[in-house]
Amino acid sequence: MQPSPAVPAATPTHCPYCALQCGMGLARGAGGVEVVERPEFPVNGGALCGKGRTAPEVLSSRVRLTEPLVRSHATGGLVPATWEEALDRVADGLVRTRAAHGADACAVFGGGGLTNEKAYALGKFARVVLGTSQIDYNGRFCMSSAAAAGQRAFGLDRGLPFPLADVARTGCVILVGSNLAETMPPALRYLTEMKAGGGTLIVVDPRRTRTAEQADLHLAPRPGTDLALALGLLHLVVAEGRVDEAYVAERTTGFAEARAAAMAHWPEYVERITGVPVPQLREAVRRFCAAEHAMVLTARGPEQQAKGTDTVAAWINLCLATGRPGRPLSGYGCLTGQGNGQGGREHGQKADQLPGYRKLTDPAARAHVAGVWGVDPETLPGPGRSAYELLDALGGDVRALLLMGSNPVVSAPRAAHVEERIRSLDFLAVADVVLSETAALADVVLPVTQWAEETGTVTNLEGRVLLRRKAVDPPAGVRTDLAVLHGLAERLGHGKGFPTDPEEVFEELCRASAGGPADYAGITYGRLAEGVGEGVFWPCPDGPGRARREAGGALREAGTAGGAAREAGAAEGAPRAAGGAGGAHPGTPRLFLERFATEDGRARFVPVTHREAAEEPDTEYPVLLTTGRVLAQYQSGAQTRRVAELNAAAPGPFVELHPRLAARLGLADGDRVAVVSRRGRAVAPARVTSGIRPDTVFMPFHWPGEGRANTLTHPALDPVSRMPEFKVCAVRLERAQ
Ligand SMILES: Nc1nc2c(c(=O)[nH]1)N[C@H]1C(S)=C(S)[C@@H](COP(=O)(O)OP(=O)(O)OC[C@H]3O[C@@H](n4cnc5c(=O)[nH]c(N)nc54)[C@H](O)[C@@H]3O)O[C@H]1N2
Ligand SMILES: Nc1nc2c(c(=O)[nH]1)N[C@H]1C(S)=C(S)[C@@H](COP(=O)(O)OP(=O)(O)OC[C@H]3O[C@@H](n4cnc5c(=O)[nH]c(N)nc54)[C@H](O)[C@@H]3O)O[C@H]1N2
Ligand code: SF4
Ligand SMILES: [Mo]
Repeated sequence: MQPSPAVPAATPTHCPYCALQCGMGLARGAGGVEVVERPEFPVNGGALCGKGRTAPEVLSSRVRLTEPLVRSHATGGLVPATWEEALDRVADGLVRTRAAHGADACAVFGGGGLTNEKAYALGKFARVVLGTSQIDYNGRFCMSSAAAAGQRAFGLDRGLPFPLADVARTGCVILVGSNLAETMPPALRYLTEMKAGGGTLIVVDPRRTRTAEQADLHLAPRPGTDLALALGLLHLVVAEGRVDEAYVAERTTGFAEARAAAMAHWPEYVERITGVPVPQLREAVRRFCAAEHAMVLTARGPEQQAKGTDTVAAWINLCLATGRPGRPLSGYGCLTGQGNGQGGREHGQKADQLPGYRKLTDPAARAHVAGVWGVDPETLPGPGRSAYELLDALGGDVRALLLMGSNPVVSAPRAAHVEERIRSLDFLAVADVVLSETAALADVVLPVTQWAEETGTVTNLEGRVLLRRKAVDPPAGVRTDLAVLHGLAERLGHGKGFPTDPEEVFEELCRASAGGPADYAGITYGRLAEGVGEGVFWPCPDGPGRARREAGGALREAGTAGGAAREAGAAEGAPRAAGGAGGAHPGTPRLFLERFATEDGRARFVPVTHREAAEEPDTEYPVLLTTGRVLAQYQSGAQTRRVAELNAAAPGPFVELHPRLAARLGLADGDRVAVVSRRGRAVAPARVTSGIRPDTVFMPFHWPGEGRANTLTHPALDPVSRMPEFKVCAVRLERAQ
């Protein structure tokens, strides 16, 4: 399917998948729903990857759920039911559980793919309707370590504190554990442009990925050693006298301790831990420091470790010591992953959080949000368990689960155990678009609408709030997630407070977020629809936006005040409302230019030191396993495994291993190989390549069944972010039949 620019009257909207949230148009053509390029949308400039291009195929009734399913008491199988019956069953399951075991026996699990409106409504549903503290979501598995480190260092977590376009204009990028060329292909152009302008790309990845192939310098550390690597680089920065002393003095605190910690990490010691030769460490430091502007961008490689938070802190320390954050075209950023990975972590589906990125333990935040919700702050539960801890508790003190927007049977660490926990629940309800591996275990499956069939907002990896518009009608028989929550709330005695109109939910979300770190108060649907729909960067505090909202206009208002205000506004990171007549707050593309979001306005160094992985190789399990993604599949594969073109490109799991390791085991390319860890055994064909370290094997995690990578992964958690150790565990390899 080629994008066909000729089709008229396409509705501008956004891709359902990753955090780039590429702009695309959808039109009804002869062959069904067709994708049209939107070159005017800034982030992707019209370019789409194969997943985005083929996304309309998942709209087809052939591959998706179109009626509710309930578990038959007679046969034990899933059978069709009416919506009334299905929602009654869910309400009944939740009420019974609560009556028998208390409010915290009911849990909610959400997803970073859900729109802001859904994430907000889900968090409110858990706290207000169920009164449970037990809610978390799959974003915990995604960027939570970077978020925690960003909070600690800068007082605020917005994945990228600058627009992606700044990457094209910087002088050096250290890209740590990101395979952007496969995970966000249209973003590769920013790195290509940077290089074309004379900039240097340094990639840190144990594998020579398609991204690493673009690098001027590729460092290939042993998985799980990024913390030591970053410390080694900081050691060299100090030893070579490359610290930006004036910046450190003026804009940071805590350098002395962080420096002392780094000085214990000699280059030769770091080489021994990481396997990266000292000359390469020196070269990286030389290039990074020589550039007037430079950035470190991290993704899941360094973050999905049981020391992910400290690892990111070490990379941030490197940036701070060299005077990068809060300076133009420079700084630290995290490449958030899921479609609404940024917004999904701001509005209250996280265990410890209230909307607007507020803390559930902060009395003022509780009072504010309770006021918006019309409840007594005392009734709001406290923080609950993190995602893996919650999944691990299923069937124990947590007896019923409502799951929306995740497929943990495939994507959770130690997945066989998690699957067994899910099966041991008294009651499971899943709202999904397709019958995912997790939905297949449910007592009730609720078929919901998806991206192109409903309007909502998403916040991309830059902190850019976007309007993802409805472009096509859903098939009969499905309802929106908001309607599901409305129907359940009604049955549980909350007839009000859960509107089904996304704009109405957004209005409330804006009020709830007002004054919080992620402040959306000045944003309206009308504003997001203006111009080419390039969106508004948060924070965007209240201004005339609110007045316009209250005057009753919305999408209708497109093309009025905001555009002019943006032109007039101090767009370069303006921290405050533009002021003056009619000037709505322009939003904040660039953060920290004047001060960091900490109390004293300074960024904080955190002293960190290297530590081993939760599970290091030994004689029984001598090889390191790391996991990740391939271009043509998305996450648990629930959606992309239903698209023929994508399956043809990436038909199944594989085990990537070095020729030397293969030779030692007598394995040839294509041979079936069993990968065995202390958690279980997975089997997939060998893919022999010299582009991986000889001590490491790699498996993508997109598939269920015998090739499920997460059967093997270790659930050790980061002490701060509660991120599992997806990126490193010990395994042995065997030839399989
Ligand atoms: N095609 C595709 N695109 C996606 C997704 C998808 O499933 N498929 N998912 C989206 C989501 S939610 C996310 S979070 C992003 C993830 O985007 P990425 O972070 O780019 O994806 P990964 O493949 O998980 O990991 C990136 C790289 O980390 C490397 N790595 C493994 N272990 C280590 C280590 O210890 N240190 C270092 N430095 N690197 C290591 C891997 O070899 C891999 O190349 O992608 C988004 N885009
Ligand atoms: N080994 C290993 N495991 C990993 C990772 C890794 O790198 N290695 N990465 C982790 C990361 S970064 C992530 S983000 C997770 C992701 O893993 P999952 O949480 O499983 O993510 P998805 O596969 O995107 O699951 C989303 C589900 O929600 C459904 N869905 C889509 N849109 C909607 C909607 O609007 N409403 C509802 N109700 N449902 C919807 C989809 O059909 C799908 O079934 O995996 C983690 N697991
Ligand atoms: S890069 Fe991400 S947002 Fe863009 S088309 Fe591909 S999956 Fe969609
Ligand atoms: Mo993710």
